[in-house]
Amino acid sequence: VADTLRGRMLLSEGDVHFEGWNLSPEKVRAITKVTILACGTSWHSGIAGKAMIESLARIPVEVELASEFRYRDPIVEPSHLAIAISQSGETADTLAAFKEAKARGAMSLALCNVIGSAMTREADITILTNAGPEIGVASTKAFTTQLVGLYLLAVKLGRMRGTLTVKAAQEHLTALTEIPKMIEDVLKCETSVKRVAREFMGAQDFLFLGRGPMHPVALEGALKLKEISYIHAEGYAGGEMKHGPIALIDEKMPVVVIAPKQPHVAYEKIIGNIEEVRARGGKVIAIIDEDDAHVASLADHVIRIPAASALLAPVVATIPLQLLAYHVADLRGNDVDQPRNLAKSVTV
Ligand code: F1P
Repeated sequence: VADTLRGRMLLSEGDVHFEGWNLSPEKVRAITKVTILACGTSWHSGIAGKAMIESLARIPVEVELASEFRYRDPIVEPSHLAIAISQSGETADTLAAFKEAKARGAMSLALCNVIGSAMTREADITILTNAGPEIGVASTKAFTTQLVGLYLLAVKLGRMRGTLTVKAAQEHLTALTEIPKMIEDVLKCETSVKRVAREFMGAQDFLFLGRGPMHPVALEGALKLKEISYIHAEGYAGGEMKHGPIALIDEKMPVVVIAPKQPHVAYEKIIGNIEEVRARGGKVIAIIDEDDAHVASLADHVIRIPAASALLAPVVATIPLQLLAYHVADLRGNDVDQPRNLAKSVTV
């Protein structure tokens, strides 16, 4: 994350300088829709990015599964900005969807980790995440750095469209520079994470719940666990639990609830979810603010994280879930860097 930030000039007038940025203020003001195209982990960062761009730049954003996009007849116009998010920059479905959006006239921006990759060659503008090579197949630091890249982009678009004042933009950029230190702090949760991993390494299923900005975190927590531990896991928006997954809950089901205390996260409602899980005997593992005694008293296990602002909290809250997937997989004797059946970049 620090490297993603180091690659930028954060200008004191609350602006962000991206190398090669070639969209004029008129063009940016004329954007009527952002379409995010991505697969897997990158699609999850896109969901978090939607909240960032809609909230800071007030542009409607659609987050599309790139693997579906080109098989229908998508509505694309020259006033749309297509954003491809991809660690490798080579994922075949994302590349094809990106080309399709471009062919239909959209402006194009690639958020990638690999300079010179196919998507960066295709794009009008590239934002590099500068995360360094992902050693393992499953995306981890790519995810957190994509969130940082999207946040920088949201601030830039917000300034160019006048939805953010210089002062507000500067505050957002300052909040961003505090994230690397928060990540150092959150790594201290590893002892609690290991305890949870030891207790639940034999589980058959896991449920991850989060609301608002924590919804993509829940999706990503479940995907990481699936990818490297081979345990079936579902990520759900908390409000959806009663529409189906509640039927799965019994005393064998660990439920990871991502519940930092923030208005966008609907803290009160997520407490309702915790109570519903407890009433059915499910085991609650809560990811909470350091000073949250209330949820701590309701949960079977807690993992404490430093409080970040709502839109940036996904960067911090994802780390314990990545660690959980890692420790469960390791305890089960899996090769965490080379999980079975998965390829680094899916090129077919
Ligand atoms: C997309 C992705 C990764 C996943 C695995 C397979 O890759 O689904 O999210 O962890 O590596 O590919 P990318 O387009 O972000 O490179």
